[in-house]
Amino acid sequence: MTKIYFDKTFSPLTSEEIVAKEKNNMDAKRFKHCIGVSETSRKLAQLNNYDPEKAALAGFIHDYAKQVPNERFIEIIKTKGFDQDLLNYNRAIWHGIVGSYIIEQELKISDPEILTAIKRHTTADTEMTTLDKIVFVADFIEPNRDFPGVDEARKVAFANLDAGVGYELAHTLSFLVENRQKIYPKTLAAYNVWSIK
Ligand code: DGI
Ligand code: FE
Ligand code: FE
Repeated sequence: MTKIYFDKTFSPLTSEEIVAKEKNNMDAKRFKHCIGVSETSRKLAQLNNYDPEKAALAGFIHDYAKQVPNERFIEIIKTKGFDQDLLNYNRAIWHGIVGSYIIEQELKISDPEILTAIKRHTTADTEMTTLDKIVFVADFIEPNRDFPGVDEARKVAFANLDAGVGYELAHTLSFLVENRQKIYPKTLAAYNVWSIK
């Protein structure tokens, strides 16, 4: 029997079908991360008066497209009406923004709140719904995450979800600058909204 991680699928597919597709689309380590994000999303939802099962599903599928080949992302960006500036970035940015398109196609989920949370889960945005914040933060603090600052991030996020978003964006910006990585404009704009003290 397949283990079930959420009660509702927001899709004509069953939970078993979604879990099977997810498992098929990634390696075991990534799958474990997705279970962690699902469980942490459920907890954050309970703390923030949001539907826990909807959050658990969004968290579970957030990295569905993480291991999709570059060629497929590029093809979709070129042919499906995406902003062509995305081609100047890489799969770190694509797996959420283009991933939500792939999720809609393959998991048959069209709920706009879920799709938007997937789109924003890497970069965040100046405007964030409660579900956007839940998935963004859960991705950063789920139990399998281990980096300097993760305990502080957990403490901050469980006390106040908005503060959790701010903490994570400051950390991500520092990481990107430290590594001389290109900053996606939305990440920077989101930092200016959520991380300024
Ligand atoms: O998919 P995960 O690894 O679970 O987590 P994620 O979706 O938050 O992706 C994290 C990666 O995304 C990390 O390597 C940093 C990268 N990233 C986030 N914002 C930006 C970025 N990379 C670039 N180049 N520019 C950004 O603005
Ligand atoms: Fe991701
Ligand atoms: Fe993730």
